[in-house]
Amino acid sequence: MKVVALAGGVGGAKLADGLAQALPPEDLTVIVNTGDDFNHYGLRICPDLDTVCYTLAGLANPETGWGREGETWNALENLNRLGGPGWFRLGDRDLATHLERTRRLAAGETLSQVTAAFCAAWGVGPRVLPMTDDDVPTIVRTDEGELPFQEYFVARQCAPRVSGFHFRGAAQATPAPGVLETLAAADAIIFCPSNPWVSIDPILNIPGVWDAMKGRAVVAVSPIVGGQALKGPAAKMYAELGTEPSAVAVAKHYRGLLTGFVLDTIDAGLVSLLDMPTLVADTIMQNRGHRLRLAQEVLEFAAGRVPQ
Ligand code: FO1
Repeated sequence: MKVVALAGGVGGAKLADGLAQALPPEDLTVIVNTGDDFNHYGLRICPDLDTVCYTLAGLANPETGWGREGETWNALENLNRLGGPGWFRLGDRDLATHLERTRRLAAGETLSQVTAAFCAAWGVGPRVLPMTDDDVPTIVRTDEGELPFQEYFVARQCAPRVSGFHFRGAAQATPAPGVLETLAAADAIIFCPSNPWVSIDPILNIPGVWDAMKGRAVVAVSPIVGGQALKGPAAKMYAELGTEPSAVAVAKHYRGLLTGFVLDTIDAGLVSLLDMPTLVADTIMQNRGHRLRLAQEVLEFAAGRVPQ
């Protein structure tokens, strides 16, 4: 069964890891949001790509979900002492990733090539693709003006009130090599429980992605459980944009794309409000075993969800 997962952030990386445990590596491709990418200290930082790759490699920090396990902060502490910006915390191990990525990009490699090389070095089995090799930064429209994503998310701790999003340059962007081909050949496409607004929507806005999913089994796993986001600002974003945050709101968000939807057991009472096949599952992934079990349930459900 050829499976493509769309992912961004910590929740997405966890289900990607479950899928990687459940499937032979050659059967899984993870397409990752790059709208969060930015330059810091002259380095190219790709948080969602790194979160997914570190998680699949077993290198991720188990407390934060992002960054490296066993991290030290010598560089950051010394940068802070020199008066450098310390709001975005780059650990010593993580810094090696950004240094080498930046060097390779400057030498002419594409982000896809760099990602493939890093995955090989880290022993990541599944194929991990950035959504595009072009720069398509997510801009958050707020009551304090337009903010680049990491300024909104980390520097401002998601405090400004959101009024919309802009994926700058998306219309002119080209999908990364393999993105459209793997989507069009997939037996199942899984939207991981990532933020619909700022993790999955950037991928869906890359030209050709939507069309490549036509005729496929497409299943989304809700990141909203009991009206709350498991992690991050998704629920706050729904509320500020005028929609009550719920799994139903997530299903409606992806209207026209899905052939099935997965929500948590806590939200079992919402099933009658959904006009598509629905799987009720325990979606809270507290350990690697939970990730595998959810992945297996989602795969079994998705296998039967090919549109007629
Ligand atoms: N998130 C934070 O809340 N604070 C940080 O200082 C921070 C640093 C960081 C460094 C590398 C990296 O790959 C991720 C990092 N993140 C940090 C997470 C990141 O901002 C978000 O997880 C994503 O962009 C949202 O999916």
